[in-house]
Amino acid sequence: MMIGVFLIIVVALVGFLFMKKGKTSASKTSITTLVSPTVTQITESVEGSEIVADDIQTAETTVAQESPIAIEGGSFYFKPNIINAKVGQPVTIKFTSVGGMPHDFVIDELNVKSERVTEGELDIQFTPDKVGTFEFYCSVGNHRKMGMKGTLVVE
Ligand SMILES: [Cu+2]
Repeated sequence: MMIGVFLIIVVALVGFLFMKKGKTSASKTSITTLVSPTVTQITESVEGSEIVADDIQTAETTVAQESPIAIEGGSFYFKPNIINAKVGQPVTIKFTSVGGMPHDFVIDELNVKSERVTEGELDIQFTPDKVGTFEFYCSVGNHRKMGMKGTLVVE
């Protein structure tokens, strides 16, 4: 569109100059000087939009590198019991089980179900595909009823 508009302006100016000055060699020289700055202007505006696109890509890369969320699970709690995530962005939970009992980490609505771990650490990775407030809990025995649960807020 922009290039089309510039070309129309250039053609109009060239036509105007021809009419005014006639078909002399002097008028050809002035046409050349008139066209050159217009072409430079178009090139500059194209380079400008490429820079904007690069900036957007950099921003997305930065947001995707979120640090892992450390959660401790014991009898019968998760600490912290409120965590946050962003929709469409991978989440890594570094889950540490303490106290000698097996525990796991489950979110029904997001199809998250980890293996059970008795003592030690487990990385749980998932990507929330919807916004909302979801309960995470331990599915071992009656741990959930005893209070081993928490809330994930996805924005
Ligand atoms: Cu448990």
